[in-house]
Amino acid sequence: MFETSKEFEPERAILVGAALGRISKEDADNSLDELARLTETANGIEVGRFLQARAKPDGAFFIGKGIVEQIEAAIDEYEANLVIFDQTLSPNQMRNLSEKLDIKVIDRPMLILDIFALHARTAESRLQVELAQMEYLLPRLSGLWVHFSRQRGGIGAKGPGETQLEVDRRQVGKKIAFLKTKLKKITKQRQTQRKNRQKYSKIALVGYTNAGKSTLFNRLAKADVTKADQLFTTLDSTTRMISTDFPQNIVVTDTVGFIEKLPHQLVASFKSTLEEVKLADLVLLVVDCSDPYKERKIEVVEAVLRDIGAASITRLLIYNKIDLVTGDENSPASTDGSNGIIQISALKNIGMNRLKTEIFARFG
Ligand SMILES: Nc1nc2c(ncn2[C@@H]2O[C@H](COP(=O)(O)OP(=O)(O)OP(=O)(O)O)[C@@H](O)[C@H]2O)c(=O)[nH]1
Ligand SMILES: [Mg+2]
Repeated sequence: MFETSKEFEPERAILVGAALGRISKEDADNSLDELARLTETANGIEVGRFLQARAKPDGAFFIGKGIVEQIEAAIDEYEANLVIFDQTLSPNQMRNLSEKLDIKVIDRPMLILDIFALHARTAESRLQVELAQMEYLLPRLSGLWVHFSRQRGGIGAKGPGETQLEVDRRQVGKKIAFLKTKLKKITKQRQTQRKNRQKYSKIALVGYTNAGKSTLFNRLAKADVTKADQLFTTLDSTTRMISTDFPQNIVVTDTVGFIEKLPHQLVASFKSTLEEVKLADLVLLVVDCSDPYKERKIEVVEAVLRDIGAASITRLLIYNKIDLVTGDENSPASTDGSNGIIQISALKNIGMNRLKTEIFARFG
């Protein structure tokens, strides 16, 4: 049902960002770096980038006419086949832009949805992604499926096939209802599994995408879930018993990562997956401490936790990838967790005993 991007040559993308309101140019540029990583994960490459200093979020094109014209010229110059906006575009803006530029135009939420479609492995995550895509597309149907003379398919067009998306709103509406029913069934099964786990204490790993959650999960549970240096490797939650010298009643759950501007349709349809987090007794908030923007990313994770109703759960802040941080912080003395932060390297197996002791103390 889902195409894999690997069958395509990497698509050539022009990235467009905007420094809106109080967002500095530097922050907007950093956000574009992340958009470039997302683009790579979706099997595309950045061939050019534009940053608008003051955009009009409610304007016809979101960005100024002058920049639109520059992009138009750049499309030919860089042989681009799509334009990706870092901000969420309104259905009208998306239509105006694709008509004016005569090329596929997508935005960050759509790109994220695409990556999710690419990485969805189980029936549940496929349904969840498809539902989110349908709900995202519903108000945009009229503009999205204009036929470009330049190119079709690829990034932004995975999941439900193009022809399927040309059907009218009513059919999409029906499909949404159908997907919801199917998901409900799976959610029921999940609830049964959860009931069986009631006697266990539960830990959930949460964090920004690529923070190292799955690597830590594998260490804690002696498991072997996929980990990779790309975004959104994990979409399904996996639960395992914590290994070794722990009392045998603690289970740990690895789950989907968070990101800035996570499409709310995704959060909504991944509710049952994220429910695992809500039901946890302890949340391990995993942070890539080598990331210069870690503070901002922690805020994003906190916001999603609030969003899913998990803000009140006891939390341990874990600074992972300490092996990448040079200087004093890397010395064993600073892994004593006195500042409330536990520093570890899941990859290099540093600080794991300390972490386990801290976990144990919470359940002892
Ligand atoms: N240097 C270093 N790399 C690490 C460490 N922990 C994880 N990584 C690397 O970081 C990348 C992401 O790790 P994952 O465990 O897949 O991260 P994740 O948080 O599960 O990511 P998603 O599931 O994609 O959201 C991989 O390339 C890991 O090898 C660490 O302690 N040190
Ligand atoms: Mg993972």
